[in-house]
Amino acid sequence: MNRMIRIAGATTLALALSFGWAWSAAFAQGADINGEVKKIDEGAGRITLKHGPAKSLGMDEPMTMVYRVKDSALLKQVKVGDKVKFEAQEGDGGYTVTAIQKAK
Ligand SMILES: [Cu+2]
Repeated sequence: MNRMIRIAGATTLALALSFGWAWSAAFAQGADINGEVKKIDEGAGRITLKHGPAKSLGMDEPMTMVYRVKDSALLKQVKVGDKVKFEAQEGDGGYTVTAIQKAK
């Protein structure tokens, strides 16, 4: 009987740990750079963002720069002047926004 309780306890702990891991992994991949939309060029699939330090991109200083977007649908989720949170990846010849959302 004691043994069954111990196994149940271990299973619960394992579940709790894997939930915590999944949560932090999802959070780490989420849009977490604070920025503001300065310009959107739908035709060229580009967006100009003013943003704070972005350690994930190796940018320690706030700056304004032009990004490509992974999917032009991302450009429809925001408009000029919006405060946003976004994520980007470095690629050939520039940075590409992979996720963007209006900041709450
Ligand atoms: Cu930048």
